[in-house]
Amino acid sequence: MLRLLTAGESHGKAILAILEGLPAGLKLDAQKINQELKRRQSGFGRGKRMQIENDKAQILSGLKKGVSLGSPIALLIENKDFSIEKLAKVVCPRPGHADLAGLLKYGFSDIREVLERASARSTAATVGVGAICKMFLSEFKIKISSRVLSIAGEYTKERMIEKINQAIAKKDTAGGIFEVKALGVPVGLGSYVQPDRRLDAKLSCMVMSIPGIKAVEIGLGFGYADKFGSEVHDAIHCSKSQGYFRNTNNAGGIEGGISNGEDIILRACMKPISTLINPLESVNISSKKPAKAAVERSDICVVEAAGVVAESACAFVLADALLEKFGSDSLSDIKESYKIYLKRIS
Ligand code: EPS
Repeated sequence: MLRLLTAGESHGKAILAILEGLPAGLKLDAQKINQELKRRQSGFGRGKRMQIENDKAQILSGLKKGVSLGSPIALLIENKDFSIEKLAKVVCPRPGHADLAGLLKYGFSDIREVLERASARSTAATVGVGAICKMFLSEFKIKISSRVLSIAGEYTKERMIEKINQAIAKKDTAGGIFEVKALGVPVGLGSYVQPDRRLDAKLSCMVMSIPGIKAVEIGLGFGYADKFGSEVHDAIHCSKSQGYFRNTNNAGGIEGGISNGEDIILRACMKPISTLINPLESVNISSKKPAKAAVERSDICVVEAAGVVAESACAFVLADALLEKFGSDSLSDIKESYKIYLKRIS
């Protein structure tokens, strides 16, 4: 139902997004898009680029008087650091980055041709579109949030900050785990009938597409592996006031690829950023001799920002699933169909 295309290089003129399939009749608040873009830029451990940029989205199409037309929404976020033509050639690939695999795949002789598009700068586009999807979901009282759970193996706020400070002092980087929660998701989004219609598969795919993400789990996730079935499945109850309900939510709100009406809970692991100020061993692609990996300006820790991007990724998937279930042209028709459905299942 919804399609997203992004474009733009990290130090090109701008980052762009096209969102196709947003229904007509949704009031869009440009301020809210910019607030989300600001959230993505923040977090302890971000690098100098975030002091240069002040990401703001221009909405170029798909709106009239602030209300969606059902036609594609085009967003543009200008790069203040527009320097792509002046930047030096990069010849020592960074272990962990797309540098070497991208260079070989596309037949380049300058790693910059790879890293400009592989950069996480493009996640600004995802967040711009995610903000719009969140506005759509809030019409159905669906709310999405995220929080950092751990940094470099530490789980309390103080120790997480200490780890990032250690990484700064050691000229190193740090990864971690964040959690995304979606509240108010109705039962029945996604389906078991085809692999690519499963909601958990779609959420994982979109979150895994964020640069630096190496693992995604839903609900108890890897924790299921250590337990018996009787210990982990969420017993079903029913009462007049609540309807069907569970006292536990190990499934993370999804059973059989379908939302089950409980909160959707997803966690993801972000690896430490692969640009190291104290670089690892690599090879100079011109001489083929051992050399230290290239050093690009980068961040120390972006787990908090990645959580914000993952909120957007999940908002996109949930908005798409909601449109699939309740129609996709006009917001008022979708709301009507949603009301009828809620009445039927109540
Ligand atoms: C990013 C912009 C980039 C990096 C970072 C994310 O800007 P620059 O390369 O000019 O410093 O700070 O990108 C990466 C971590 C990466 O590996 O490419 C942003 O806008 O989020």
